[in-house]
Amino acid sequence: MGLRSKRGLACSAAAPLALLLACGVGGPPQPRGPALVDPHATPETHALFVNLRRLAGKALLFGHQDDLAYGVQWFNEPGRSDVKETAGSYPAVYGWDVGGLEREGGGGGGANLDSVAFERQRGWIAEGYGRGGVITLSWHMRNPVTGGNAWDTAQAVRAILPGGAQHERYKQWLDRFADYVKGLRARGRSVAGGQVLVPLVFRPFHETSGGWFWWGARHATADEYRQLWRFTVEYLRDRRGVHNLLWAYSTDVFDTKQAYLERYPGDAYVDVLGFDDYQSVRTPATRGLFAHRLRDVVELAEARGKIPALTETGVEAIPDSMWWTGTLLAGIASDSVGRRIAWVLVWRNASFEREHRYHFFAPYPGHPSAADFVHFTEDPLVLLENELPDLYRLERR
Ligand code: BMA
Repeated sequence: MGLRSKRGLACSAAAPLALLLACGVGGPPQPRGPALVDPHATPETHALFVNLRRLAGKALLFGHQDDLAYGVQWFNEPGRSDVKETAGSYPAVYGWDVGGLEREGGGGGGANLDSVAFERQRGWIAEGYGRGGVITLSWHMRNPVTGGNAWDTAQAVRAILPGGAQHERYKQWLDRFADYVKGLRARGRSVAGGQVLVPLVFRPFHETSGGWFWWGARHATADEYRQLWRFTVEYLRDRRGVHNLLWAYSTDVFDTKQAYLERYPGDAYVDVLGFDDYQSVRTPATRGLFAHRLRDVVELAEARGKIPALTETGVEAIPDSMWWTGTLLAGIASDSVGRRIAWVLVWRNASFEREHRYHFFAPYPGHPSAADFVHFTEDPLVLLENELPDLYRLERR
């Protein structure tokens, strides 16, 4: 799958990826080690940060939400993956959501908002990490004031900040999250024998420029949002000793760098700069806008020594059979700066069979876009899991 085309001379842009991690050629100037949000991050978490920065521009990792848990017309069948069954490999990035973990007992016998049992999710996270994949977590957190879901936009951010009426409840939710992520362990890839904490790209309070979540633009001021973000980092890192997180900030679509940064919590609190785009990525007609957004995020991230990513995207049911190469890849590759995003993740493949409704963003065997998806994954820039270098070990440079 494109491997041959990726082979080449040492330290040329065509060098094998493992070598490129050591060479630092072919991409933007690599800023010298800006610190992670967490100076005590585990060695694997630190390695993931450095390696994703080095790879950006040389490789684009492909990701899929809930890939191992279910797909179109199947649910909870070990080993299955619509991406693998279509293109021959599991995705390079696995997205999972912890919405529901905040409920009492959520992390125990409970399931997330999309019926993924946390006990199973824990196993799938270990499995994906064990094969070398990248794990990212979002959190469709319930409204802590009303108890409604994430889309219940009753004002809540101020209430959970220190001094707010629901602050203790919020800390309890963070405690549940801390217990869960500190329990995500797997056999180390580089360390013989022992178990290590699985590094996680944590992307809370996402699409903050939009108005549909209670933490979104119209429901909390930029300052409240930043305070919430910083409190969350400091509580988990400094008080709960969680050291396996990279912190990902993400907006929805945006038009200017200034708009992107409006709610940005600050360089000391963010490792990954991302955005979710379900709009300008839909058709080639808006390619210029899509490429411009990618370029802005890459420039903002590179200037800060951070990782740029397209943290969510896709077109439901993929009605255009050439969308993968004709729109998504063409848009990414059209700009020499924008193409330096580290990964792209498409949303989940759900089936609501009773309603005869399918809500999917990756293809499955037999889907009209399957052949084009295979072409997309064969592009020298695009990596699935079977082509990943070891992201959890630092190459000496
Ligand atoms: C949305 C939809 C919902 C889902 C939510 C959280 O985009 O996919 O069905 O519950 O994400 O995963």
